[in-house]
Amino acid sequence: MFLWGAATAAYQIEGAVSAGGRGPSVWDTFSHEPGRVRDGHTGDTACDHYHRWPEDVGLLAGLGVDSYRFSIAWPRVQPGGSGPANPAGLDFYDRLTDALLAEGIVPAATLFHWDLPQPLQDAGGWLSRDTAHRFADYTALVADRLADRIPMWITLNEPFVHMAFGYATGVHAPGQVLLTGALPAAHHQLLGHGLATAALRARGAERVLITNNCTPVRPASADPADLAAADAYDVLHNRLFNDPVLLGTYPGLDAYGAALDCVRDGDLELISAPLDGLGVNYYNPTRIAAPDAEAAALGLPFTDAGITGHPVTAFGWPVVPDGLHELLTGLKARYGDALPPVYVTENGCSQPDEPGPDGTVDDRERIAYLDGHIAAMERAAAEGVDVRGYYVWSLLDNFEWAEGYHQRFGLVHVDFATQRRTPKASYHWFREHIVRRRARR
Ligand code: PNW
Repeated sequence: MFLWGAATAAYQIEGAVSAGGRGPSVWDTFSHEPGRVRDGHTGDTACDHYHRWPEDVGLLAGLGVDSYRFSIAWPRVQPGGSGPANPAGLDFYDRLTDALLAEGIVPAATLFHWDLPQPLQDAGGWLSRDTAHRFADYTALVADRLADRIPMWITLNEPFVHMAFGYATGVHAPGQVLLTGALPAAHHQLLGHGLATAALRARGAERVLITNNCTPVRPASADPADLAAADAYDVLHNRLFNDPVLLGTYPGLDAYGAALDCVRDGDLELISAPLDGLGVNYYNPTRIAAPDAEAAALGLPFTDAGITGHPVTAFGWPVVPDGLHELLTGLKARYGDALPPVYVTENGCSQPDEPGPDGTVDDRERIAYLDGHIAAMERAAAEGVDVRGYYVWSLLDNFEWAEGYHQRFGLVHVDFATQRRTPKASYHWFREHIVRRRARR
């Protein structure tokens, strides 16, 4: 059955950062450092989902989704990042899981959506190989409690974005600016994925996936220098994370003058263990040109030339629905039979939505965005890509990382002063869309 769903992540919605014995994560530390997040926003309260989850499950039920993708906060389960489980942390996800199941909603749990326990960061974070083993231990604790009821598991969310923003450019937690020095964070996250996959399998998990943020890369011109730059970018953003998982090999990093010296014998076997699906998050394509002076000074073999001639979201991200078709068919072309079923685990857009005088939110740009992207996905499916699910990012307006509460991605408006939730026009549209698609089957 095709899964229509909505997605969130723990630090972006839960708040209650010290409730139930939760420990600090890198995002607590980072968001409290001056100048890191726009206007000093933090996830301290966010959508207060930790307390308001019954209302949010009600919103999911009203939306009529087949599945809900949420993430489990490692610092709730293991406040210090290692050792025995904190029962109160697991209890929270246990209640949520049962409430979803009672509504007939398939829980899809992401185990790591960037909220590393701070003590593990203090020991090196994902630059340290040990973190991969800690992640497997944490995964085992969660699966011991929940693998009997959660059928769908996503080990990591977007290891590329976490490596690139967290460790290379520093715009996300933990805020390190290491450029190519960030590469071990790619391998150690992927090793963590492999070890966690084994832990999940050993506990009978039904479906195991990884979610990669993928972008179709378009060269700025047919000039060989632009083509080479586009290839180098594709290596970094897409193939560095998809190839080891699906093919058991890393792409060459010569264009970066770098090598993954931290890979040990046996790692790639773990990382390439068969999966039940590839989660793909798609927002926009990328247009790449040969490095300009600034990029060259940083040792980067490409420049982001920007996509022009398309509408943009409130974030300034170009709206290119065809890019999702290009991405999905491109994955099929590259990986062939090695490509497992694909789940679009995030797709959506930010708009400056505010309720009008009548209290409704008329987010017609979001409806157009979702409609266009779903159509592009369905064209790829008709051409033979095995797509099994589509999750809107996001159920709720939430803490949008470095942008704080300034970017609203929700199907449901959240007034952060009162925590009042207002379903937007797109919520009603998506509900009807799901009904129409079910009728077609
Ligand atoms: C994803 N980019 O992050 C995350 O999984 C979500 O937590 C986040 O809220 C959502 O997309 C919207 O940003 C991304 O710049 C962050 O290419 C940045 C990029 C892509 C995805």
